[in-house]
Amino acid sequence: MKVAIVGVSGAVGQEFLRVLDERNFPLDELVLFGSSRSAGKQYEFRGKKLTVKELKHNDDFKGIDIALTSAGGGTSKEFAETITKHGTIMIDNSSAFRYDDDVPLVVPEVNAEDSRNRPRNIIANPNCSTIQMVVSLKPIEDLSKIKRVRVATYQAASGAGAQGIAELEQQVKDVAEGKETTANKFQYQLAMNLIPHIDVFLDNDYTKEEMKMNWETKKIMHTQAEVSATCVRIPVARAHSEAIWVETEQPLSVEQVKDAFEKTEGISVIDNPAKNEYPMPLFVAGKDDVYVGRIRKDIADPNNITYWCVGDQIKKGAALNAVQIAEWLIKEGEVS
Ligand code: 2RA
Repeated sequence: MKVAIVGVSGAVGQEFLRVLDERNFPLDELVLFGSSRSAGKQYEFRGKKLTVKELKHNDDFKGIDIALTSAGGGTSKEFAETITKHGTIMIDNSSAFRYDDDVPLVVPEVNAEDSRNRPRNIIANPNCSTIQMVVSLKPIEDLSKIKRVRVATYQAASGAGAQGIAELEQQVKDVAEGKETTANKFQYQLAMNLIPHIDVFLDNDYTKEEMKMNWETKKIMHTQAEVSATCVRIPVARAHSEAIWVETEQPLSVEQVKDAFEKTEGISVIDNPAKNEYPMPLFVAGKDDVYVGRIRKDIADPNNITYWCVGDQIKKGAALNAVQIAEWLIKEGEVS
């Protein structure tokens, strides 16, 4: 198996290296690609130093089975043909192809089978806030069709990449030292604040991040259920949290939902209010699973279930999900 990482110097690119190693991903060769700025840098993988090649329009992808790409939408669009033209399967973490009809959008726990139909040899990785939510919605949908979902997100600074974490860390330091803060990556100072604005505002007054949760959930879950989201950036380094309200066709009990969560691979339940136990970003950062807790009846409508969901957005929300897609393709003989 020959795998490439495109955009290896970014936060997700670096996570690809860790995840491939952690999961003993079967690899004969790993090739690293990056921009002209990253070319020549070296990263260690399984005891060997690998040098980053500059991504160029040439035949460098010949013989590569799978390319894990996370270099931004513009680069993905520009290089998709170069990457896939010799049969390489491109698993793309950007938003470039997510809504194209001929590109499957995949979360393996939910719709792995969609990966089979990839006429352009591209599979898109969904947005991080969608991935963790749909992992938790799937066992509920299996109990009763979901009619609609409301969600409020609490998204970590690292959702905006390595620069997002660096900006938050600098601001925390500046605030502690009584200095003026500067904001470049975020619209305002994030330290000691929160910002109800991720990505651009659209005509319907939702942000694009919020509409991604709506559009992507429909495509991944093959549903028409509407998702109404409010996405908020919070001063946490890593792991996104979500408060989720789900309306189902058949009323479900808390016990049924909890039991379904507990039986689902990829979900961990931490739900013990008597002992103040619930998922939090502090403990979920770096973990593979999507964590759920605070599972209860919605007091505003007892037919609804509401719960709290936390996931590491660089891991399950990006690198791990892409690697799991690759693992599924190998297991199913889609790539050999
Ligand atoms: C964010 N969801 O948290 C985005 C990253 N893809 O900014």
